Amino acid sequence: MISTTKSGVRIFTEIMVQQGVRHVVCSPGSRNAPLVIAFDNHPDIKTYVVHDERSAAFFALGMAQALNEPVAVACTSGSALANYYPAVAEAYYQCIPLVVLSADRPQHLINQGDGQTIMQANLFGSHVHAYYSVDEDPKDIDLVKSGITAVLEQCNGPWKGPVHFNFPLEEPLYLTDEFGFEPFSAHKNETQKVAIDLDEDLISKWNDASKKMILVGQLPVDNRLSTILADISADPSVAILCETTSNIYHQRFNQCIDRSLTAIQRDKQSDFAPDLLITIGGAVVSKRIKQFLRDNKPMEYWRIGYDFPEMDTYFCKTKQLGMESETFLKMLKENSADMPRSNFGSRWKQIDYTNQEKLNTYKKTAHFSDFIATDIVLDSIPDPAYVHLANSTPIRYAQLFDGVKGLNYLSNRGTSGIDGSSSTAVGFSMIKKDELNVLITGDVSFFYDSNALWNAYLGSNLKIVLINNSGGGIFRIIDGPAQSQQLETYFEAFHSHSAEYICKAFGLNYYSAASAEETEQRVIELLSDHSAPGLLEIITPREVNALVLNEFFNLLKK
Ligand SMILES: Cc1ncc(C[n+]2csc(CCOP(=O)(O)OP(=O)(O)O)c2C)c(N)n1
Repeated sequence: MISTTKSGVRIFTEIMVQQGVRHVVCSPGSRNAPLVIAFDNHPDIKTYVVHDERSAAFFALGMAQALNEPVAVACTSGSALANYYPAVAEAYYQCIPLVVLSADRPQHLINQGDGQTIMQANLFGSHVHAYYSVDEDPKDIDLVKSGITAVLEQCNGPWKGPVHFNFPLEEPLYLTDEFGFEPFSAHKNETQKVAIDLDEDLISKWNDASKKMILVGQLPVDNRLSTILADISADPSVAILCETTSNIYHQRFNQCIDRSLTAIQRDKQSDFAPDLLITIGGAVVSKRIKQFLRDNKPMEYWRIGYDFPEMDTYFCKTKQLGMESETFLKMLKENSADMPRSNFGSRWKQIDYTNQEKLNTYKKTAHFSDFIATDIVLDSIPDPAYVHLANSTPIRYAQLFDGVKGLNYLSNRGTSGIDGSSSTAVGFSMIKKDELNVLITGDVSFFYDSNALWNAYLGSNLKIVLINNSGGGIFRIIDGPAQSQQLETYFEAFHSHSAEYICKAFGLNYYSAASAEETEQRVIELLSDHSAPGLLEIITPREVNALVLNEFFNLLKK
């Protein structure tokens, strides 16, 4: 096989393949030529080319989500690597296995006036699970092999996340030769997951608690988990609270936390406060539930999972159980007593039913706005499909409407940045190329990450719904900026740009709408257009949006 003459790069490539990394997103440069040459020639590696490193890293993150396996990104030296930072942070907090590969100048050329040179060693600090510098021609090959293997295992272990390999490389960079690869000795370690039994103390606490709450954060679709939770929720003393991005469904689950919490009067809060709280899954979108549980701390709070063992979101954790959610919930179910202790779960569900009715009534009269546009769009997406919710109001509005089984909702809630939602959706949709992928985004997020469209991987299965409210509409909703003199200039940052010519530049079919009727019609046209990727720009009245939302919240409070 032809490959680079840099033996360190060749050894790395083989171990990477052995460890199950088969996809590498490369960004053009010269210093990373040995990496690109090794990957391009390797029969088990598929490479992709994305110029903008910030976009490339989010693109790879979306691919890793879709493939449910680690994906690598490889860039040249200097600021190229710094552009990976937002996606690395997102991967860290969302527990996504991203393998960052950077070419570097050799040590003696760092800080000596050479171009494209910054201090790359350990650039991502504690936002990566491990850092390793790979020698271009290592002397102690066994040591290097085990070092690389150990780092890759950290990327894809029980607690997944990004890792960084830096490659200081001397010129010449483009030399190749024919190499016969020896059968490789390092073997892929299967993840060691320790099955722990629930001790008697936990079981009796569970069975004795009369107000039990299971709060489910962000999860990929997992029907088995959904079924176990449904079984557990047959006990009326258990409330299961989840969000759109939890991707679990049952009529007994309370899916719209913010909607429910808005309807709970202050003096009734204690009726809805759990005495035992269990959390599973990743990030929780609702700020209200965080406040509610911090104000009404349960006696017991068990956090399930391997990730972030120090995390105590509700400031009352009594137990961290390092195990799979499914294993834990199964044991809980098997050990649950038959006698229901209260109707706590039904009480939560009752508010949900009442609110659903209020929502249906309100929708008929509400002014056209972000609220109505989001509802129409979400309602029009046929299942199955992947729905990518950009940060800011798209992810928040989506929490107010009941999710649809068959749709898989995703969002970059690791850091909640507005800088990579589109690139993530594009990377994801390239892998899931036979399925519909709909990105719902605000205008600021869209223009910010418009380089997401600057690559050769946009498919006709990618549909973007851009809700253009001429700026950061969220700042008209949240207390603080909404009342500030600086709102329009500094927070909302009003603008009047349109995406039409961006679509022309990158080959997307463009649609626009500015009323409920137009939105209903155009969204169908967008979703049924199989000829090319497409974008629907919905223009909403920026000064009305917040009023419509507040009116809805006021109705819930009545
Ligand atoms: C990288 C990054 N920069 C800044 C922010 C702060 N921020 C949060 S929402 C927002 C405005 C987003 O506007 P848009 O995408 O149009 O959505 P809308 O609020 O209108 O729904 C900003 C600037 C952020 N979350 N991430």
